[in-house]
Amino acid sequence: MLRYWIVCVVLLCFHWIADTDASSNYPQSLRHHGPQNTSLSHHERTTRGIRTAVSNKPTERCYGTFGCYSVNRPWTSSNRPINNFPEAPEIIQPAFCLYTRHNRSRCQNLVTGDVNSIQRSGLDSSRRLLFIVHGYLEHGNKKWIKRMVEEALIYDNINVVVVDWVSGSGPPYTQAVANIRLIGVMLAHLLLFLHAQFQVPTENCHITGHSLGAHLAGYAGQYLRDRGHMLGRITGMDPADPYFENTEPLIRLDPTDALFVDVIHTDAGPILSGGLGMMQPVGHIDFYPNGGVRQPGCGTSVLDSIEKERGSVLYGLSRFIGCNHLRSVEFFTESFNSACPFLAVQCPSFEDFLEGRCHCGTNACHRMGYSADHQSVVPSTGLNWPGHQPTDEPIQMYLLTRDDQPFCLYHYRVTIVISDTFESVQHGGDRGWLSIQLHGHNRSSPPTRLTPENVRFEPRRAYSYVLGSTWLGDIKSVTLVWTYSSSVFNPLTWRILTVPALHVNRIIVHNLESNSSTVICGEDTPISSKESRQMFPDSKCRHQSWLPAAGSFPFPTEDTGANGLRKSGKRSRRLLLG
Ligand SMILES: [Ca+2]
Repeated sequence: MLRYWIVCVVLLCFHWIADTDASSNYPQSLRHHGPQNTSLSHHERTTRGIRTAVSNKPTERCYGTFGCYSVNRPWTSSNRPINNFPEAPEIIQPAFCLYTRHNRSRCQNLVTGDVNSIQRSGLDSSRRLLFIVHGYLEHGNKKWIKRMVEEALIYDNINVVVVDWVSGSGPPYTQAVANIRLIGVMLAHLLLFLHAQFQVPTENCHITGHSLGAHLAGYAGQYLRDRGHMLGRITGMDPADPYFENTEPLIRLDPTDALFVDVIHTDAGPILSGGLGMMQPVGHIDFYPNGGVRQPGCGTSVLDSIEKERGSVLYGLSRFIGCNHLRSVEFFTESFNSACPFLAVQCPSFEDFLEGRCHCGTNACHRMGYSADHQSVVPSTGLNWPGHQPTDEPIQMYLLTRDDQPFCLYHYRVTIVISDTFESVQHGGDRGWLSIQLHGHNRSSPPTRLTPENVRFEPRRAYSYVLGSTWLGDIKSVTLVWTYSSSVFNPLTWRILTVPALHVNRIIVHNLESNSSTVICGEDTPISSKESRQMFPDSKCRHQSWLPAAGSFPFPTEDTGANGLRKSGKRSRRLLLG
């Protein structure tokens, strides 16, 4: 709730923040704030060479060639109680500014209908176009946009166009929500112009939008589709939740808006809980890094955020509020040139993913970020683009990240098999928690507690956990520490006549990125509480009849009762090895 109230306060002063870091290398003509042209006739306006006839009805407003905009249902509903018309095109005046490898510092304005502006700009019509669209209270000269442009041009020789709609992105929120309908159409007009005059296929165009910018991209794609063209790709970076969650596909980003729609959710949840982004899947593939709701490194105290902004209260508050929401942008930006693949796994839920129930052997694995349109990095059921068709069932994918740059992590699924020997079965289960350290060819992970809460480990069962880590190389050994835990209030956890112990048959470490497994032998001998036991790979671990052949993968999770966490109703948390 604290975060909600801070959101309200900061939204009032954020516009000032947004304007203050506009740097001088941006064309002055684009610094167009507010309704300077309100003296224009309501019947005819002229903008950038395009004459827009305006006609007004109580529930509809028309802007000539850009069409009519209704506020009737479904635009007004219980999810959207207040509705505005888009402001006039000459008030909003979005700018489309091109960066290329030959021109990385000062962008060139692309004007719809002006052939000379395109010819002068340096646009290479044979190369792909990436459009970057900001969200509410922002502008096209934000630092994150500049960084994204730089990384994109390092990665590939493409055309990068920044869509600046600063004059329409200010408060109130409902006006910005209305404005993106028109700006999406104006962007589509530019694409149709480039297609008609410069033979730029709309399938070669990729729009990536943050927050409201994601839905703006959806409107552009829908406008093209309605006219027989298909946008190649939309990447929604944490699409805005208020006024869009649980609305019709016409109103929000959806898979029909482009040939391929991928979405990164990082601040999912209703505004009352502090979330600014959507939880609802709205693409062909929806990525939920770290579960999509809270990101590691965010959600620290307001004072910490202010301190990180060198004492600036306003910037500290904006960092506190926007941290989760902007993390989607940071992930996408890092993905351009990261050697780490941002591998994500399709799974019914984040909890299932953390418990190792989903893996690339049976589930689709896919890269998150710019390379999401390439084939999967593992020989699995990855999707191809272009050519991927919209499906009715959304594909939800999960992955773990670090709390700071570089964010990308590798995933290790650790499966601990408790022995079925006579000694182990006779001893029975014990409660406690596990800590593990993986020793790889490149480096060792720090010791990490596997079980956030104590768990009862039963003989003849397997327990899986997914860990995020920097790349360790081939696994050479594992150090396991098991700590017994009992409750004075629960006699079932007491061990009076025997010493607490854990009998480990083997530990299977499976790297999701390389799809390779290492079997570590536990030798079935008892591990006493707080004993540190180092174990090594051995292909001749004693076989247990209920297990598949040693080293085979995917490893069976048997049924839900085979996992002590599931049976006890407790969930594992995200675990990072650092
Ligand atoms: Ca749509």
